[in-house]
Amino acid sequence: MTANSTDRRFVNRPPQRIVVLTGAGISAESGVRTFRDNDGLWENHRLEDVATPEAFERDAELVQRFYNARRAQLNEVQPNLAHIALAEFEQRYTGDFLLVTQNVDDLHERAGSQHLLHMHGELKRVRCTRTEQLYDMDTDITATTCCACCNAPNLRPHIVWFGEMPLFMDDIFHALEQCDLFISIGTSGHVYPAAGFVEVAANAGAHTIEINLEPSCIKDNFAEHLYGKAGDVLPGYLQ
Ligand code: BV8
Repeated sequence: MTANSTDRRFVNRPPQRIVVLTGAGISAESGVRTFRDNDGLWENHRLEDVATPEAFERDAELVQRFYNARRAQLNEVQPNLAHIALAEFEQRYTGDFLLVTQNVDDLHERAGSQHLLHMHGELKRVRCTRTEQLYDMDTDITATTCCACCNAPNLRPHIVWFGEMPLFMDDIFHALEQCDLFISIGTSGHVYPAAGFVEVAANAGAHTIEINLEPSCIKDNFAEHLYGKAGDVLPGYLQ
């Protein structure tokens, strides 16, 4: 089972260790808005001004409303052919496989992906700001929603905001330094450290491919490119 990469080294021996990075573009065909759609605005707020600890400090109700709306939208969307192709490939593939997503939706899980790390957190989980205890959440958080650990309104979205350290970074860098194929799908390459992953993988000797609707701002860091809608091109690439 191999990804149909053009790299010569895979002609006789398929890739043994694959790391996949996904961004908002892989969920676009499910109807989940990407960050750079609509000029990256939500209710006329720049995302970088809402998805920050400072915004939460300044106006927790606005930030909770932003995430409540996106959490509620998850009940109206389904995994698309790209999510499904990735999950089915993972199940057939006999090598090491890690899917790292920048996305906070639950579409990869719902498609069946298992070796999955949400480096920017998850919409369907919230966190106590005092104890760091995580809780599953599929409804709204309001100013009176209390955590069970303190019985107080200490809950925040379990989301990595701008200026906060992404999750699972040690595991991710270890996998990048070991992989022989790095596949980036549906990301504009604007946000770090995720946008730097391709260079870590390439420096470790991996073949790298960008699969995206259009060239990203880090396209030159990839050895191979495949452009089109993920739902159209990924099933053929991963067959
Ligand atoms: C950190 C959760 C340090 C929130 C998100 C200056 C230079 C370099 C870096 C910085 C800088 N200033 C600040 C920074 C750091 C900052 C950063 O990178 N800022 C950017 C804006 C410059 N990064 C951080 O703050 C990170 N933390 O650096 O911490 C640190 C060190 C020590 C101690 C403490 C801290 C944290 C970043 C995480 C922010 N949170 N998400 C939420 O979801 O609400 S990031 C957010 O952007 C989403 O996760 C999103 O996934 C991510 C990246 O966007 P994309 O996924 O790429 O989405 P986008 O819309 O941009 O692109 C979609 C692409 O899909 C497009 O290319 C489009 O063509 C394509 N597409 C569309 N449709 C399809 C498609 N492709 C295929 N098929 C389709 N159908």
